Parts: sequence; C-alpha cells; structure tokens
Amino acid sequence: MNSSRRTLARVLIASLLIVCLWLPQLRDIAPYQDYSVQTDGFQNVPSHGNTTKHRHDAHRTNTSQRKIESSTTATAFRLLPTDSLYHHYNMSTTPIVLESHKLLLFTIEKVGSTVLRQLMRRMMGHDDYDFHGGGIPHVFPKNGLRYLHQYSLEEAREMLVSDEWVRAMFVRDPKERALSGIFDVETAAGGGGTIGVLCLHHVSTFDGFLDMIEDPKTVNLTALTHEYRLLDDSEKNSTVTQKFLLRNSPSCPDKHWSPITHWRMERKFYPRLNFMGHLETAQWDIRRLLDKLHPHAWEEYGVSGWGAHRNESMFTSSTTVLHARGTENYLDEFYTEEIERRVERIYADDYEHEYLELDVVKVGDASRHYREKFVERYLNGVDGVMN
Ligand SMILES: *[C@@H]1O[C@H](CO)[C@@H](O)[C@H](O)[C@H]1NC(C)=O
Ligand SMILES: *[C@@H]1O[C@H](CO)[C@@H](O)[C@H](O)[C@H]1NC(C)=O
Ligand SMILES: *[C@@H]1O[C@H](CO)[C@@H](O)[C@H](O)[C@H]1NC(C)=O
Ligand SMILES: *[C@@H]1O[C@H](CO)[C@@H](O)[C@H](O)[C@H]1NC(C)=O
Ligand SMILES: *[C@@H]1O[C@H](CO)[C@@H](O)[C@H](O)[C@H]1NC(C)=O
Ligand SMILES: CC(=O)N[C@H]1CO[C@H](CO)[C@@H](O)[C@@H]1O
Repeated sequence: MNSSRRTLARVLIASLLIVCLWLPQLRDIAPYQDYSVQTDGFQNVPSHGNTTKHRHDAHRTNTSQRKIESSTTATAFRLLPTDSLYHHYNMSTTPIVLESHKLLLFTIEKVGSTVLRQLMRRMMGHDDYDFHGGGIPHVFPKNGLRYLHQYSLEEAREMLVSDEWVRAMFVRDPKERALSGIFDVETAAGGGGTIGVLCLHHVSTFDGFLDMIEDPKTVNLTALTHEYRLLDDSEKNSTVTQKFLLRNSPSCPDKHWSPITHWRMERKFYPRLNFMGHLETAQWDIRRLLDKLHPHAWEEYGVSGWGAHRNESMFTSSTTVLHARGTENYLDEFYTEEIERRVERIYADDYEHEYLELDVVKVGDASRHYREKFVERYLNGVDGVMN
C-alpha cells in the first residue's frame, strides 16, 4: 500500500517535472519565429534618458531569447545582404578578416583598436605594421586589411558560424571609456579640431558631456554659420564668438563614447562572438587570443616587436596603451558618487548585455576587478600566461 502510494507520488512528480520543462520551450517558439526574421536587431535605444521601465521589459524578453540562441545551432543564423556588418564598409563596425588565422576581429574605438589593427597588419605581413598616420592602420583600403564585406555572402556567413573561426571583440569598463571620450574631444578642441569647438558647450564639464550622450541635439551648421556672418564686425570679439558658438553648439553623438550596444551591430551577431577580451587585461588576453589562433602566433607576433623600440610585447609599454588607458589617472578627479550612478544609467544597455561581459565596478577598480576575474577564469592550470 505504502509503496504503491510512493510510486504514484513519483510518477506525479516526474510528470510535473516534464510539464515544467516543456512549458518554457513551448512558450519560446513564438518569439523565436519573430527573432529569426528580424533583420535589424539593433538594441533599441530610448534616446531621451528614462530607460528604467524599458530596461526591465527588455530584460525579460532577452532572458528567454538567450535560451533560444544558445539552444539553436548556428544553422539558424542568417546573414542578410542588408546587415550593417556586411552591406558596406564602415571603419568602425565592419569586422576585419584575417584569413590565414581564421579570425574575425570586431574592433571598438577607444578599446585598443589602433594596436589591434596594427597586429592585424603585422599578421598579414606588413613590415611597417606599427606605422601610425595617413589613415594607417585605421582606414581601408590604405591599411591593406581585408574586411567582411569583401567576401561573398556565403563565405561571410561561414566565417560567422564556423567553429573553426575565432570571432573576437575587446571591451573596456564603461566608466573609463566615457571619461576617455571627453578627453578625445578636449584634445581635438586644443588642437583646433572642429569637433572640439562645436561641442565645446557640452563638454566643458564631464556632466555636460554626459548630458550630450543622454540627449544628443543636432544643429543646422549652415544656418548657424550664416547667422554668425550676419553679426556686425564690431560685435565679433572672442567673447562673443565663443558665446555664440557655445549657445548654438550641437552635440556630438559618437561611436567613441556612445554605449556599444547602440551602434556596434545588430543583436543577432553578439552570440556569434567566441572570444571576449578586456582592455584592462589586454596584455594577457592578447596572448590568449593568439594562442587560440595558432600555437606559434604569440611567439611570432605578440611577444616582441611592440613599443617605440619594437622590443616589447604587445600591450605592455606605456606608449602603446597610453592612448587607450591614459584616463586611469583622472578617474578620481572627474567622478563623484552621483556621476558614477549616472554613467551606470547611461551605459545600462552595455552593462546588461550578456555577451559584453561588463560588470558594474566602482570607479578606479576596473583593472583590479578584471585582472582577478581573468586569473579566476583562465589561470587555473595554465602556466606562463602572466609574465
Ligand atoms: C522614469 O520613469 C519612472 C517610471 O516610469 C518614473 O518614476 C521616473 O520619474 C522617470 N524619470 C524621469 C527622469 O523621467
Ligand atoms: C539649414 O539651413 C539652411 C540655411 O538656412 C537651409 O537652406 C537648409 O534647408 C537647412 N537644413 C536643414 C536640414 O534644416
Ligand atoms: C566683446 O564685446 C562685448 C559686446 O560688444 C563687450 O561687452 C565685451 O566687453 C567685449 N569683450 C572683449 C574682451 O573685448
Ligand atoms: C559607421 O557606423 C557608425 C556606427 O553605427 C555610424 O555612426 C556611422 O555613421 C557609420 N559611418 C558611415 C560612413 O556609414
Ligand atoms: C627597448 O629599447 C630601448 C632603447 O634601446 C631601451 O631603452 C629599453 O630599455 C628597451 N626595453 C626593453 C623592455 O628591453
Ligand atoms: C539588455 C538587452 O539586451 N536588451 C534588449 C533585449 O531585446 C530587446 C528586443 O527584443 C531589445 O530592445 C533590448 O535592447
């Protein structure tokens, strides 16, 4: 009697379990169908500040989508001729193709992109790989690199789905990236660059700079210039000129500081990434990447030949990382509690994006945090990576 009751209970529990396991899958079929026909899956971006509600909704949807993405094989992935990464060359978004090592590199401005492009040039056999200037190493076709849009749709798709291909991206702490953005603008302003002058108003303080990221405005420059020319010459001293420009200045939404998820690529591409590095641990991650590409790649291209005297390994010298990391010293000066919370809000979509692997870390702690994470993840049983 007792034992048959126990059996009945077991059967009941088992069937409950089966039902529970099946329900979510049944529910997921519908969004999957939507998802597979969606062509421009850019993270949709509320352009004006209040992301609170939107974010929570989005998060729910994505949790179920993640299950689908990871449970479907790459066969479900479709590359369309109209996809941003394919349909024409864009310096900031089109992946670099290194056929010899089966690597697709997804660069991000301000995240070591100069050095990474130099590495690609070196691996393609360019002797002047560390040259910087005249569009090199950034601009195709001057830089001699190959890009995804140069291949047939079928070849490009294969690169995006094949297990033999490495698809790599480097990211960095959003708090440091935001700060490095304002420095870029200031540098441009100091050097007489137009961008600096034109968004000066917005970047005269870090807060103003953040205003701009949150709520970009556009101004008709033709009309602005015209209006300025109408001013009487006697009215044009430097104070007036500055005020005029400041009052009318447009903001500068830009890939150098906008949240990555807002411009980098359609959402369907993120699950295709199979290597993620951090600028904070770049000198270790670059070795991890090269090791993954070829047993001798680190020896050949990474361990030496870098720095001003070509006698350093990659991402070690102050000169090669200065551009990318120079902001670290200024973090305390620019960040207050309040600004920190604000930056967390502005970059919420990046932080929450499961494939970007970004953590909300107290300002100034990013290096330590990602180093510890690296050690935890990759160094158990792996010798000689840190040196
Ligand atoms: C943002 O939205 C929330 C909830 O919808 C609301 O409580 C809050 O006041 C809004 N904040 C701003 C700055 O509009
Ligand atoms: C900008 O201003 C000029 C001159 O006032 C005008 O001709 C042009 O249509 C404006 N452009 C836009 C996009 O409003
Ligand atoms: C510039 O012109 C304004 C208005 O004409 C005047 O008030 C101001 O003192 C001038 N500034 C300088 C530096 O000459
Ligand atoms: C390249 O892509 C970036 C980011 O999506 C965009 O801001 C920029 O306008 C694009 N440039 C061109 C020339 O299409
Ligand atoms: C690289 O070479 C320079 C100049 O010869 C030298 O000063 C520097 O110490 C060298 N660095 C390393 C890591 O060997
Ligand atoms: C955090 C995140 O990835 N949000 C995205 C979830 O998916 C929706 C579309 O279904 C996007 O709009 C969100 O940006």
